[in-house]
Amino acid sequence: MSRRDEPAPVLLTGFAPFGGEAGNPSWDAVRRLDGERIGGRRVVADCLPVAFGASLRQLRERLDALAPALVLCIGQAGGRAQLSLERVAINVDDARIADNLGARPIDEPVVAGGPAAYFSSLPIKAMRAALIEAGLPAEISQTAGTYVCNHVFYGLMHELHLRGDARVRGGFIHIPYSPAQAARHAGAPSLDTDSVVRALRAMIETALATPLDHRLAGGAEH
Ligand code: PCA
Repeated sequence: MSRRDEPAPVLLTGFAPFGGEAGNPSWDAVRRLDGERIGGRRVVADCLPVAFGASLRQLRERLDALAPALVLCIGQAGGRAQLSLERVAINVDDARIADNLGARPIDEPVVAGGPAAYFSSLPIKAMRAALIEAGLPAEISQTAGTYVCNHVFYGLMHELHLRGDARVRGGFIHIPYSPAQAARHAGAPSLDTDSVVRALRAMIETALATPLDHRLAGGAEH
């Protein structure tokens, strides 16, 4: 089959290392799925820089070049114990630490004049259920923070909104430290790369197969 007859691919992104870490478990897992076929679609993996602005420019280029049907952006959330399906991206950059290019925006919008927030368009409840069913720890998260991951998540949802094709879905998933990272952060929880790769496959399959999300509780009291 020629490239032209191919169904639109799945774009899967991870991040470069940041904050003094030797690796980033998001890219370690994402890179392993590059070229794999899931739900009849080719997966294209890409590594984004941990930098405000540059990360989004690269993501926009990939969206233009690939015209993917589904976009899952993955990032490390050190200290979290579960795969975190992010519900909402907010229009704020507020960096506690400088990014990899030395930028440290404080209370700046991701997109000037953009709406306060966007919701993920992934079926996050169905995806969480699929992960639990597969024996993988997963939660719905009500905040993706205010650093580069939220920046990319907001920018992705804004871009998909501007492109105006509601069939193209996207969202963000945070993952725990790898065991090697957790070994250097006493007491921090971790998830091994094989489990993250299995989780990514299950999430992509579920997202492609679930046009309407399931109505399952996933809220929090605080
Ligand atoms: N995690 C950071 C940025 C890159 C990454 O993997 C975050 O949660 O914002």
